Amino acid sequence: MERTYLMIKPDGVQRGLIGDIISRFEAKGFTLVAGKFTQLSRELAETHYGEHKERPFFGNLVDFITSGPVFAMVWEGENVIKSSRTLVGATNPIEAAPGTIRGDYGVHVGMNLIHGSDSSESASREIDLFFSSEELVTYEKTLKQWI
Ligand code: DAT
Ligand code: MG
Repeated sequence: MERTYLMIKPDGVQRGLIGDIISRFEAKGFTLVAGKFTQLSRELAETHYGEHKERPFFGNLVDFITSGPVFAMVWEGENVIKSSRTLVGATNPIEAAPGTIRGDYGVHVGMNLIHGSDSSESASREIDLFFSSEELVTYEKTLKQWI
């Protein structure tokens, strides 16, 4: 079954949206595999966002993502990588559709509430970066056949 890495950013934590955001993925039918409340070091943030290191916003991005605690998660389900990107919405919250997390809560391209892996390669890289294999909990939901 496919897995993805999702991370509620410091703005989502400060604004009290952890519960709402988790509810959306639960209601969609995805399964929580791992979760961790933590604050990123600059080193970890720079590795996580390594693909953007030449971009002009890289410094601000690392400042922001390390500015407070985040809620890091692994979720599992059919097509969860693509589907969770749809639930998250476009990178710039001004362009994100209503009903998406960024469309409902965000106004600023930097403070866009949540990170979601964009491909199976980045999902496995990011899951490995944030979680050990012992932290990933495998279990079956009895509701599975109805989703
Ligand atoms: P996404 O988070 O939708 O995958 P991304 O990988 O292109 O977007 O960029 C990572 C983060 O960097 C994004 O969530 C917010 C920030 N960012 C992207 N483009 C930006 C820009 N033009 N100005 C400021 N921050 C930006
Ligand atoms: Mg990205």
